[in-house]
Amino acid sequence: MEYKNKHVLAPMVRVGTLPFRLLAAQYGADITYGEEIIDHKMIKCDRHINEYLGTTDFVERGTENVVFRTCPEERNRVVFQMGTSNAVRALTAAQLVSKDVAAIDINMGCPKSFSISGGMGAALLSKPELIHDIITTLKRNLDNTITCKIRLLKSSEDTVELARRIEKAGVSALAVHGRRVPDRPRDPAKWDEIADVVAALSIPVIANGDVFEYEDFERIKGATCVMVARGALWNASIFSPSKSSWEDVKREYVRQCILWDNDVKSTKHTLKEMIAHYSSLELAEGKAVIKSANTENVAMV
Ligand code: FMN
Repeated sequence: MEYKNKHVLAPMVRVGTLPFRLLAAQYGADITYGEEIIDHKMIKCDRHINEYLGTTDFVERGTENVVFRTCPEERNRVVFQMGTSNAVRALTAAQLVSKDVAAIDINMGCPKSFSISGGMGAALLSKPELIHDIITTLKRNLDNTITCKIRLLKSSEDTVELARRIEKAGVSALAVHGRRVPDRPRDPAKWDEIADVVAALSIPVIANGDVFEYEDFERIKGATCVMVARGALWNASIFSPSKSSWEDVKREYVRQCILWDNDVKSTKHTLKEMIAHYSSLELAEGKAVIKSANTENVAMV
C-alpha cells in the first residue's frame, strides 16, 4: 500500500461502515479504515456474496447481523481494523476477510474499559511480546499489508521505543494518535511527539489527531501521511480542497446509507454526531432522527 501524502479516514466505531467510507472516498480520502471489529465477533461470521447490493457481507452465523460489509470498489483502499488480544484468534478473523481488503490493522489505542478488560486496544501498549506475537503471526500467514494504530506512551522516549519494536515485528506502517491513554478528546494532540516517532522509524508513519480543516493536512509536518477522525465525521468533505456544506454532506450520506442498506443504528449514530456538532439534537431535525425506526424514516427528516 502506498502511504506518501495520502489522506486517511480514521477508524470510527458505528461510523466507518461502507456508506461512510465510500462517502469519504468520494470527497478524496485515499485510504479508508473500517470501524474496529472484535476478533471474537468476526470469527462467528460467514462470508456471503450479496448479489443484490454487489457487496461482500460478513454475517454472524444464525442471524442476519452484518458485521462487516465491503464492495470491490474499495478493495484497494479499505483497511479492516480489528480488536484482539490473541494472535491465533486475530489470524482466524483476518483470514476470513483477507481477500476482500487492502490491509489489516490492529487497534492498540482504544482506552474504553470494554477493550482494556479484554486485553485489547490500549492494553496492548504495555505488552510488547504479545504485540510481536500478533504481528508476526499475521505477517507470516497473510499477503495483506499489516499495520497497527497506537497512542502516545507516558514519555516520548517510551513511545519511540515501542514504535521501534513494532517496526521490527514487521508492520508496513504505524498510525500514531497523538494523545496518551488518559487524555480526553478535547486535549490537544501532541504533533511534536508524533514527529519524534517519525524521526526514529523508517517505515511510513500515519499522524492522527486534531485535523479539522483541509489545510491541517499540510500542518502536520514530517509524517508520511495524515489520518482524520472527528473532522471527517462532522464533514466528510474535509478530504476535498473545496469543503461542501455539512447539510449537503449529510444528504449525500443518507443517500449512500439507503443505497448500501446501512444498519439504521449506525446511520442514526453518525447523523446525530453531525447534527450535535453543527446544530442541536434538541431541534426538530435532531428529535426526528432520534425517533426514526428505519433508514426510510431518516430519509424523510
Ligand atoms: N480509534 C480506533 O482505533 N478504532 C475505532 O474503532 C475508533 N472509533 C472511534 C469512534 C469515534 C466516533 C471517534 C470520534 C473516534 C474513534 N477512534 C477509534 C479514535 C479515532 O480513530 C482517532 O484516533 C481520534 O478520534 C483522534 O483523531 P481526531 O482528533 O481526528 O478525532
